[in-house]
Amino acid sequence: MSSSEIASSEGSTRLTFPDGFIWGSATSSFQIEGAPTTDGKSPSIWDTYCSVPGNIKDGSNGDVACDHYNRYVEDVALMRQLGFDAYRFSIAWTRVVPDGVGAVNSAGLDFYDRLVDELLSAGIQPFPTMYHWDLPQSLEDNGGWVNRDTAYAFADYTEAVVDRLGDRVKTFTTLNEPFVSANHGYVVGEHAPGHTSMEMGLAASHHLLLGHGLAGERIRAGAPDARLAIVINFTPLEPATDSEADRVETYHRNHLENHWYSDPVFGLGYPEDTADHVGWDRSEIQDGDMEIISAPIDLLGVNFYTREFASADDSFELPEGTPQNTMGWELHPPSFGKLLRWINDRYDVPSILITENGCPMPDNIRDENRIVDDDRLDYIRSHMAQVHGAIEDGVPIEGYLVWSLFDNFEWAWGYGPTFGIVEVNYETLERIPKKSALWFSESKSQNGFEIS
Ligand code: IFM
Repeated sequence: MSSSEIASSEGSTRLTFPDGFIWGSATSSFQIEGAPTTDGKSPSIWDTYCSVPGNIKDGSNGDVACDHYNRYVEDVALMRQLGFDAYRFSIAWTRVVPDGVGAVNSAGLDFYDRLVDELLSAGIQPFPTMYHWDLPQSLEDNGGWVNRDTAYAFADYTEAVVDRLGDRVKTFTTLNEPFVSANHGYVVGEHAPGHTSMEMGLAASHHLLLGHGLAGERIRAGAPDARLAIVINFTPLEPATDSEADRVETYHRNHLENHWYSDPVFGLGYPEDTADHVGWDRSEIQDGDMEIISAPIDLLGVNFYTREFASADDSFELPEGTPQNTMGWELHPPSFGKLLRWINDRYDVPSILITENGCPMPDNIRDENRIVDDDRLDYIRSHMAQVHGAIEDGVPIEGYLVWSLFDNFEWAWGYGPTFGIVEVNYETLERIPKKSALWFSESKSQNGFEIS
């Protein structure tokens, strides 16, 4: 037992995090802001995607969401009350550069300017992400991320944000989960813009990474003292059976899902055999691209939710009784600790921030006006324990941001799954912290918690 683990008399152990460990929460623009046309905002691909019947499970959209655009002062006050150190949010490109390229909309930037000031005056570090999937529709009309020009447009938009916020923001993140942007949006079609082409997905993946690199150059130039980050989601994969076919499938899915973005960012290039396996001709890669993509970053944002099993015939189903969340994702905390050690062993990572981790649960146990979400609380506690263990083993993890601050618009699932540690009543828009939020707040104040 180390000095940061203390056994208590009741048989539980107290885990204490390193001094300065960051405790906070995360959201994204489209999922919470609402106000789709306010102050000159233009439609994003998600506004368009939601307007097509059948795309979103409950037929909903982001028009109101949590109405955060109009309630950000109240929301920051709540985070302050909960004692959070940090808040990760994303900036809507469609507010800042409504046409995707060209004129900067000052009124759109003003919102983020006010938000950053509000956070700083509450003692909360702002962690803005430049792109969390809400591409301007006008750019999609010209090919979206399949078109190389989008990467350059992304860099110009980033520069406008850095010019305005770079005097106060200390960490800028370029992309959120480029795998999901490229795969769900261009290959599988279950996210905006809804294409179903592997060829488009591969082109999009390269242009997203190029966009990261080009935007990174603007961040370095415009805010030399700020840190540069990218957020990547990792889903550890295991073969469904020991068969050769399942092991080959696992190998390639693992390389497409878990190496495809982080390997190039850390200078290892695309996984060549998997690129061949999926038939990528690499025609999008131009001279100098891989150097731009692999310019050093200061921080890797890691998003983790679950592990998956790969089977060659796609027949795998979780055995009955496997603990899972309301979206059917397995609850398996040890995969998180294993992943964090793997990342640290494989890459030369300067620092890691857990930028998303959380789970949707039914939230149906109520005690008067309290929401007793013990299952979510257990998820967060057991996953933070894995983070603690990884830190003990030398993985440089600086903090943990729970996904999400609020129940919000869960993309193609609409408002069904509730990831929030704070409930949002979609009729009244009232915010009610759940038991998990109160536990997280209390744990933050002690920089640790008990675990049995
Ligand atoms: O809600 C999403 C978020 O936008 C990106 N990461 C995964 C979350 C849960 O699906």
